[in-house]
Amino acid sequence: MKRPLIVVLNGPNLNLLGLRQPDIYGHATLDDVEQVCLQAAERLDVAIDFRQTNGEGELVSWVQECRSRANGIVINPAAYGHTSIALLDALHAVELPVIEVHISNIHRREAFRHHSYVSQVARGVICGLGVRGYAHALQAMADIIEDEG
Ligand code: CA2
Repeated sequence: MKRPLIVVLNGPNLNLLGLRQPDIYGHATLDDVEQVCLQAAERLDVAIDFRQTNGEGELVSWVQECRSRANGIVINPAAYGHTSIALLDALHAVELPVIEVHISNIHRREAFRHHSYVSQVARGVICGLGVRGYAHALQAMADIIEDEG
């Protein structure tokens, strides 16, 4: 039987992970995050499509494309979570389960990071658990897909 597809989307500047600000984001690179996700996917028997973009429009287009091909979306919207109504609208329109991930605990940081538009559409939010948060999100999404067919 075909494995469910979970699309893992990453927003702006996450390509810099591991290269700067390790005090906030740790030492793992985006390639390491992809490996964490691939290992979790193998264990959970799901397929993943792991992507990163710095462009808001590209992120919106990728969300729209998920409608015809994916069973769920795990997204670290990065700063667009705090700013983008376009991303919120796309996530609403796609009508798929969404789980939001942040590597850092956004509630322990500057006030402008405390609000996320994406949280309004997310089934759940994982923040502050480092890159392991992605594996937890994939576990939760696999459970949702299994429970809801
Ligand atoms: O904690 C997270 O995962 C964030 O989504 C990361 C975003 C930030 O804007 C959010 O508030 C929380 C930043 C993406 C990574 O930015 C870097 C900048 C310099 C060096 C390394 C990463």
